[in-house]
Amino acid sequence: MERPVLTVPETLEGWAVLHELFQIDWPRWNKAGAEVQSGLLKSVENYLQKVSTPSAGESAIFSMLGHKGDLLLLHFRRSLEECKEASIGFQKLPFAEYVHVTQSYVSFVELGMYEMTVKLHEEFLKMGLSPESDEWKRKWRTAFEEQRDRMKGRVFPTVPDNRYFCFYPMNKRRGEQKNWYEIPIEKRQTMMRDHGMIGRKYSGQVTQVITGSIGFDDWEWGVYLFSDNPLVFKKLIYEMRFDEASAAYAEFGPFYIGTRLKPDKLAALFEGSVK
Ligand code: FEC
Repeated sequence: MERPVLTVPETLEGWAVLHELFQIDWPRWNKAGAEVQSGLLKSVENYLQKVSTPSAGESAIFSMLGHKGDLLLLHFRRSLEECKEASIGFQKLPFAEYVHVTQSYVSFVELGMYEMTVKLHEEFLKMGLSPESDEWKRKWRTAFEEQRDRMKGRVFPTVPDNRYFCFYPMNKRRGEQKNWYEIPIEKRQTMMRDHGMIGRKYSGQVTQVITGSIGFDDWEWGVYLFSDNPLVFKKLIYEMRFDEASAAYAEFGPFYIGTRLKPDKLAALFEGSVK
């Protein structure tokens, strides 16, 4: 019998994720006057307090640096519909008249399961099962459902409470010479293991939330990083660039960097202080 070829690693999904980047219309804002501004900010603060309920998903706001945008609103929710609801909730605030969306990103929190996919495939083949059989499918489903349950905290995380935030989208290369999707799964598994080893060296210094966006947005993954030291982003990403999975196969989109804003600190941003 021909040995069945395994290509696609299983993935575990969690929160639906939407972020929107806003540019503030500063001339308009500056003309609004202190009393109007204070009322507008209060309504945003109330909205943010209302949407920050971790058990049903959570929203967080960041003050962004650079020309790409001033504010980034991040929503973790149970479904795309709930992400949309959270977004509309913000757009309906009178404050929305003073900002416009410059970018957005849609994805789902994703855990790539290279190790377990390859291991189970081998195990089931050794048991004499065929991937087409009902027994294979049932055992496969059960194993990953159990794993999803064990990984609940990883696929349904709260928004990490760190001061600094970094986001960028990325692809795995599909070029003529180098094509991630043509490499045998065992080789990709090894590269992802090496990638994870580098990541683990930064344990305690950075929290990463990888989201999958194939079919949802223009890139394949969204990388969200959270840390109390912005230089950790630079060092981690730099070190990973030398690793084969990145050196030969990663393509990066634009990078976004910001600081977490607690709802009651929103006014400080408009006063020119984010401490
Ligand atoms: O094929 C795929 O499944 C690719 C999805 C994927 C991308 C990706 C990119 C980055 N990561 C970064 C940081 C870390 C840190 C840790 C870590 C570990 C993993 C594991 C998988 C994984 N990452 Fe990844 N990363 C992707 C997938 N990554 C799978 C191993 C299992 C796990 O721990 O989830 C260590 C986490 C820990 O153990 O504490 C940190 C950064 C990038 C973007 C830069 C780059 O060069 O790729 C930073 C896409």
